Amino acid sequence: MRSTSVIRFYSAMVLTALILGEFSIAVPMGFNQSTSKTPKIVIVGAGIAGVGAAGKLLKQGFNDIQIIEALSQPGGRIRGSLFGKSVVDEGAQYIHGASMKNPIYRLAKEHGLLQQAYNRSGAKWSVFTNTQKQLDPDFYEEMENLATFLWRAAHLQSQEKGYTQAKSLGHVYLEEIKELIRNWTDDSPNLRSQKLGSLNMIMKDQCVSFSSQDLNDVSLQEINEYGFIEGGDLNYPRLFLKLISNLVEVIPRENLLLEKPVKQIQWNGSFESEDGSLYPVRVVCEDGDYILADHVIVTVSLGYLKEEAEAFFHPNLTEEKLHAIEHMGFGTTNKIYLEYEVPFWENAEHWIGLLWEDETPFSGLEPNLAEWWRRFYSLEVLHPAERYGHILLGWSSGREAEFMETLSEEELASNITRILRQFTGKPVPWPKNVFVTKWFSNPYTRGSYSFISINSTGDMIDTLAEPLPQEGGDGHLSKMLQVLFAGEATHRSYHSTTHGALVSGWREVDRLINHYSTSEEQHLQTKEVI
Ligand code: 6YU
Repeated sequence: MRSTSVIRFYSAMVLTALILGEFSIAVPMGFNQSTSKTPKIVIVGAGIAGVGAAGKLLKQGFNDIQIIEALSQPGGRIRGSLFGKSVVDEGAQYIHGASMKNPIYRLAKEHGLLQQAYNRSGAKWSVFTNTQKQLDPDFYEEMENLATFLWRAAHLQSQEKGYTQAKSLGHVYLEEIKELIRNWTDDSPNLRSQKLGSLNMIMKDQCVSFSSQDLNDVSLQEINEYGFIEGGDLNYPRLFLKLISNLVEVIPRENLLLEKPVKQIQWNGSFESEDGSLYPVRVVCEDGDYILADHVIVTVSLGYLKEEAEAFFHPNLTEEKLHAIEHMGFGTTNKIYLEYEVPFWENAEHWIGLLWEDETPFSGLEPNLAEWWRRFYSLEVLHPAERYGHILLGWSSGREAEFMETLSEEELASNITRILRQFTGKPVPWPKNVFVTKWFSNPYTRGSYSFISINSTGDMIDTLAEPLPQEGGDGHLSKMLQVLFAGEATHRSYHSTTHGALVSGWREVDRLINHYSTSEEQHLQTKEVI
């Protein structure tokens, strides 16, 4: 089975005006073309950070821009595939913070994309155990409340003055759970293992949202730094796909090069163009082509940087940046879609939970590739069936999620069917189609999204976001801000999200606008003095 991408070719028309109204962040003066040479700006990567930056640059009058994208389609981690009767999201699908405080929400509203929110609250669900018990919904809700209590306790600790940075979220949870267990003295062994199994299941879910192997890998700083936006997490199937294609539509075709992997960014140089102009940056592509620029905005993922940073930049990045890249957290979350001829679940069912009674939060979530299926804790039913067909969506994270990418459709189907039969006790049929996302083997992503790992800090995010070089050195204005960094992993409070990525692209454009407005003012003042 092959996936078919939905983000297809886009119109070459320059409908800039359409999008220009979308960007409502306040910016200083734009670039004044009549008084200065137009700076040449290259953007590496056409994910939402790159596409958002390009739209804003065009709006501000920076017309000499070029986006270079390695893949044959824009969107990056916003990507869709034809599966079953419809297109499914491979990457982002929730607006985290569905309110006007979220720039993605605002843009989506302006583009008229908010109609199809899919809200499963109040929907029917079932949790089965590996010994074929079905949990009482009230019991599971009680466990969810317990998990919320643990989260709050961790949040409080993360805000305490002087807490140790080296503390992990997993560590705090285990300390709290040990306390809870003291009051479970009357519980039967069965009840106790269901309670601990439920908590472990919820911890697997949290690993998916961090894209981590284990909660022991996630620093307590993560939950203090991460900026929650009001409005809750709303699931808008295909919204991001439509949004990215709308944003790309207003970028002139000639400003976007697809299937053009960048090999190296050479900076701090003096590269001469055919007309004799000198540029400090040369962006060299895999095919040998190169583009000279005054500035390059790099939006590639942290996963890509972890693997390529040393070879990708010449001269090398600063020690501080390389240290941050090495230690910041970036893991894999993958989705698996299963299509059935006929559903084995009830029509009203929205999700099926899978609880392993032999697992506890104390057994930890170390990689277990031999039993990769244990990582599944729930399967979501896609609704409505008329649109999607009979489809289940499962989530996995960590090394197991990466390992799944290497398995055949047959291996995936047989193991998942075996597990579903074991848990539900029903004669679950084989799925007719299986599709696994491959965010780890994608050479231009190498994982899913970033988090503050136990070995990193929020400060490292800021270090990664710092442009190079900070100082022009010889006072030559075009030598400043040669390499700028955007992308989800560069946003301190909104990392891991589409809104973080979008805002990071805008942030770097603001930096350039500020730079040129200040330069313009200085230029005028110098002229007056002379
Ligand atoms: C969100 C969501 N979501 C699920 C899954 C994934 C992600 N996210 P890009 O990588 O997009 O662009 C870079 C481009 O550069 C790319 O096109 C490359 O091909 C290109 N490139 C690389 N190298 C190159 C080279 N050498 N030459 C040329 N080009 C090159 N976000 O808002 N809602 O529901 C989810 C989810 C499976 C994989 C997500 C979600 C994350 C977003 O998708 C992601 O951040 C942005 O799209 C990244 O855009 P970009 O432009 O920066 O990079 C306390 C607590 C907190 C817990 N955390 C909160 C959890 C939030 C995360 N939720 C995720 C969940 C889902 C379902």
